[in-house]
Amino acid sequence: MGRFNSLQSEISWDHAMVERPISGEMTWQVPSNLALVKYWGKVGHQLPGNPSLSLTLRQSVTVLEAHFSFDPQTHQDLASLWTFQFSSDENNSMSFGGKIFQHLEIMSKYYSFLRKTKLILKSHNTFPHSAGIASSASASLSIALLVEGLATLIRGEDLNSAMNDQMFLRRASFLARLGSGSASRSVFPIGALWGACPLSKTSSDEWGVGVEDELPYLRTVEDMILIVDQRKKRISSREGHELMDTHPYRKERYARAGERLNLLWQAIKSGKGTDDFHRIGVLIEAEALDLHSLMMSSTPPVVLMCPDTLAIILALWEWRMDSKAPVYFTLDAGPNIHLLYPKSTAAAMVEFKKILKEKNLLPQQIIEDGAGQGPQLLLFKIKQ
Ligand code: 2P0
Repeated sequence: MGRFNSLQSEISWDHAMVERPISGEMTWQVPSNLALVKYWGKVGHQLPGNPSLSLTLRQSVTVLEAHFSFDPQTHQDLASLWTFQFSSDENNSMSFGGKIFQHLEIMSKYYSFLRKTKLILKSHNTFPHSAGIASSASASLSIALLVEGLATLIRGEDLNSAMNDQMFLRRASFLARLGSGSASRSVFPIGALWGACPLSKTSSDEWGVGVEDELPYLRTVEDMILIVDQRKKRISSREGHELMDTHPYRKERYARAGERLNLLWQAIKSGKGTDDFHRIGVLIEAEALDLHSLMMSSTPPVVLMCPDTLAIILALWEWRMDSKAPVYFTLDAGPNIHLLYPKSTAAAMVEFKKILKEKNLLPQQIIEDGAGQGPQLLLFKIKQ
């Protein structure tokens, strides 16, 4: 790839599995994440065109409940082995289930025990699906954590202690990436870096790495998500990424994303007080507008904002000029707005919501989110 050497050899797939049946239940709560430097455009299979940096969210989560039964003697075909239900919703279960089964099949190349494991999966999100909050990030990672958790059990290891092991997290991030690139970043508390770059020795195009120790200032970041449009996105992320394959600014974008990552990293690293957020916020806004400009200059062009998105951005800029409040926006690949600010500025947000109300721009749904602690294993039982 020429950008920076990936450390591919540092992941190990241990295939020495216990050959006895195991069944039980596992429930994972897995957060979505918000890209501050965006991953937009791929190289090869699910490898990023540029490194990205994200904030791990606290409130926007997927909960996956799984009943599993591994039987080394089974000869059932995959269609009868795996079932998936999403939010008691038939339509979404069908379309979403297809992606989940595809992801499981890809993972079975690394863990063949999956082909002998019955899975009854139920999943729901605490936020609107397909509305530009990375729902695929939390969903894909929930499945990857389930699989890595099962591999741990089938190897005969203790799941609770394995979960704190760096190799467990790295493998989960790698497996999650195979389903959805951004999912590789949701593994870690507070924030993550995905993509090989000189900022971190363990960074790789193949898995994410946690950045909490290097960038502790991220802990203070809050994210007020304004859901201005709940409808399904106009194009899928996959199609959006594909538009970068032939984009006239592809090369320039990857170079600029790398430069911005360096600047943002330094700004966050040196951040201490509330005022430091201004230097960070300017870079984050520029990055969001780059993402949307890239979409607008694609062939065919795609506009992901809706009129209220732009009206809220303009209202924010006007208010910020007067108030000097350290509140900045970012956008994912959709119309919804993420307002980022340090915790100490929470009171100012009441004032901004009042302004939005006066301008008739207050959205129906607001999610008060912010830096979160990463995935949690909510339930784990083995049937004896
Ligand atoms: C990101 N997004 O960095 C960028 C910015 C949305 C906006 O990556 O095709 O669902 O599954 O690897 O991860 C959303 O795309 O794409 C995304 P796939 P993904 O978060």
